[in-house]
Amino acid sequence: MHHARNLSTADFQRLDADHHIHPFTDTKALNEEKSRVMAKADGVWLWDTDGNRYLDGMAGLWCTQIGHGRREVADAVHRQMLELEYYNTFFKTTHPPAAELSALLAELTPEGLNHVFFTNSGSEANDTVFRMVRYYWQLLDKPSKQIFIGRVHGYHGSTVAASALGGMAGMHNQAGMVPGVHHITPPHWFDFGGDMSPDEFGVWAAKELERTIDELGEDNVAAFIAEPVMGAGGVLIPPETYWPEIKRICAEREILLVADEVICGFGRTGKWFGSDTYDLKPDLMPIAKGLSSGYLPIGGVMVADRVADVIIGKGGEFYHGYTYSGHPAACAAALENLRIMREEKVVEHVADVAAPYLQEKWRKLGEHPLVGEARMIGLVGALELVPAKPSRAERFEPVGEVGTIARDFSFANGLVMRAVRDALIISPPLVITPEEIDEMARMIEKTLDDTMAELKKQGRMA
Ligand code: PXG
Repeated sequence: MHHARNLSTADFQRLDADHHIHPFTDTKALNEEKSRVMAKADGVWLWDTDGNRYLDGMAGLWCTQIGHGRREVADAVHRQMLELEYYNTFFKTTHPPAAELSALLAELTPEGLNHVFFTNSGSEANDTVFRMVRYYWQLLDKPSKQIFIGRVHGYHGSTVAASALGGMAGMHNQAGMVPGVHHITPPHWFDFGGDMSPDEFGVWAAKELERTIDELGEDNVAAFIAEPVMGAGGVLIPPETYWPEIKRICAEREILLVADEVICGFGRTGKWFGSDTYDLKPDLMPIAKGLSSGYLPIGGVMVADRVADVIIGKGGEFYHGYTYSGHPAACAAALENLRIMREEKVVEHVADVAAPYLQEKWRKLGEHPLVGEARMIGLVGALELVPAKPSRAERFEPVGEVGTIARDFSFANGLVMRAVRDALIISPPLVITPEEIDEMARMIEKTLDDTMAELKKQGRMA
């Protein structure tokens, strides 16, 4: 393994423990355990500094659609850096990669979305949503429309506004809550469905939006923000009845629909966008992650014509933007990533090959005694771990501990999975092959067996 200063794994761990505060991490606990030092990646595979190999079942962090290590992207970025490494897009200026990427995004995203505002991340995209939605209603002389409705377990990022839009109580408690955001029940039948059938529950959960708008007053509600399929909240896939009912409510009420496509976008659900999968016609559509497959940071907000007509049509300056909005090198990475996705038919590969193949494996894994529900759409799925299936009511206590045990076994078995509460999550690179899926499924089965053996040893399972 090549390193500039020829340091050992232990050296990196020491430097890191002494100086690095990690995101979403108990750094004290981590420093007692030591960091894994990831050093190299290719395709769906990762290697740490000790040479251990892992299958990247999370595509980095839900983002590496085309897989790791594609030289074409590195070359495109290199070329752009030599040509124009940086210039801004403020003050009546653009540059070739920003202009080209804007037009390409208008082409690839669902009909009616023809403008983009560039950001560097999904969090910034959702902060942009926050600003743009309120500005839009001001332009329409309806400044009282300020309230956002999001969902419990929703995740929209970690900046102040984005964390408020999301429904993670732990984040709200630490940050303090931004006023003007409400959260409704997520369409997660397994935990919230009670005695209803999934389809009944889907309608009930959607109707909570209607009830909440009416309670708060339509004149005060600005927008509903939702991920087509909820990712970080645990891969919560809505019942079939959910989105049609939400669409009806949004059509009958004067509020904007924001589809957060940061995870679903760029092929994850088997079509280019989650909004294609569920036939949503969002007014605003935040994107990031898969836009560049994570090769460089870039995000954005796609803006529907009816919103753009107001914001652009009325004139006046929108006081918002980032130094690196439309960064040339990041745009070049995105352009090359999207070229690869189109030319190599990556989304078709998901829909026709990889997703059906993995879904068959998922159905089998769902028969494991530890798995209460195996859900999946496209190439994103979850295995809900329970002590006594088929009961949905009985869960492990305290929530999250068993998920972490299983996640650690998964790493030990050579597979990166993520645990959300007591669900194991998978979201592999979209280019994963059937052979790699076979290997992944074997590692998951072993992880479930190891976890169950450990739980029996601990007396937490009969
Ligand atoms: N929206 C959605 C739907 C996301 O999943 C963001 C916005 C924010 O994007 P940035 O680029 O600012 O991180 C995300 C990010 C996890 C995890 O643990 C998930 C995300 C980020 C970090 C961790 O699952 N999603």
